[in-house]
Order: sequence, then C-alpha cells, then structure tokens
Amino acid sequence: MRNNTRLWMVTLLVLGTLVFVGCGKKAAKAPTADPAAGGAAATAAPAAGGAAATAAPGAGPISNKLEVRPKGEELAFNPNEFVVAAGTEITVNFENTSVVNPHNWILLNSNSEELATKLDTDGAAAGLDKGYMPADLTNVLAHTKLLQPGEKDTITFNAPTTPGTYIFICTVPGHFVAGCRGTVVVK
Ligand SMILES: [Cu+2]
Repeated sequence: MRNNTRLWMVTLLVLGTLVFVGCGKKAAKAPTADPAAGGAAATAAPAAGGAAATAAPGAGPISNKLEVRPKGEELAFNPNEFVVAAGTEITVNFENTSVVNPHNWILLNSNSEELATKLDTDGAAAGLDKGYMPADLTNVLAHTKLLQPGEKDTITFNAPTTPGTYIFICTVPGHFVAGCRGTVVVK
C-alpha cells in the first residue's frame, strides 16, 4: 500500500512535469509569434516605399500648367518631370527661386541626349548676352528667357501631338552636365 502510494506520487510528478513542460513550450511559442509578425510588417513597409520611389515615368498627374522651379540652390529642377496631354496648350511659369544661380528652360523636340548635349554646347557658345540661347532653335519646342535669381517668365506652347518623352535643359554653362534638366512626358 505504501509502495503503491509512492508509485502514484512519482507517476503524478512525472505527469505534472510533462504537462508543465508542455505548457511551457506553448507559452514560450506565443511570444515569438508576435515579433515574427512584427518583423514581417516592418520589412513590408520599406518594400512598398521602394516601389513608390521607382515609379514609372509619366506616373504623375496630367497638367497644362507647369510650375518650373530650381531645386533650391542645386543645379537641378524640382520637379524634374511634368506630364501633359498631347496637343494641348501648355503654360510654363518659371520662377527662379534661387538667390545665387541664373537658369533658363529649353524644351527639345525629342529625348535625344546627343541633341541636348549639342544645344548645351551651342548655348554656352552664344554667351550671356544671348541668354545662353542656342542660335539654331530648329529642335526647340519652347523656351523661357534667361532668368537671374528672383526673376520670373511665363510662356505658352502647344504640346506635341506625338506621345513620348521630351527633354528640357538649362544651358547656363555647367548646369546641364550637373543635372539642370528634366523631362516632359506627353500622353
Ligand atoms: Cu540651370
């Protein structure tokens, strides 16, 4: 009888330990589940952000009023892409908000890097007196005058009827190669 009682106690102790271990495993599993879920959520956000940063060209809203500004004191435009509808009349409001750099804005009739480079060279050759405007404007769809810091210019032109990407450049010497450029996407 006494041995039976001891056997039962040992059996209960073993069972109790097994139950405890079993519960312990379950309890230990639960906390790791949350960080795992959190980790998945944390990695999802940067992935979504990366997708937004590499948006396809021409994804922005279509507008017929282009507010052209330099990007602070950088030799760049912000925004550097505009989206317009084919064949519509476009107004360009260029305000040179820089307090240091002059800029101009010249839209070409293609997205040719070679042509842009040639017109940039021609503009520099034309000199400050000509507002760095290339002598031959055959491949220029529209352009503002040279704007000194704080100056504004408004021009209008008709968007090409052919959808595509058209490059605009600034021909102040050194600007184009530094990044003073962008595109007009015609849809
Ligand atoms: Cu410029």
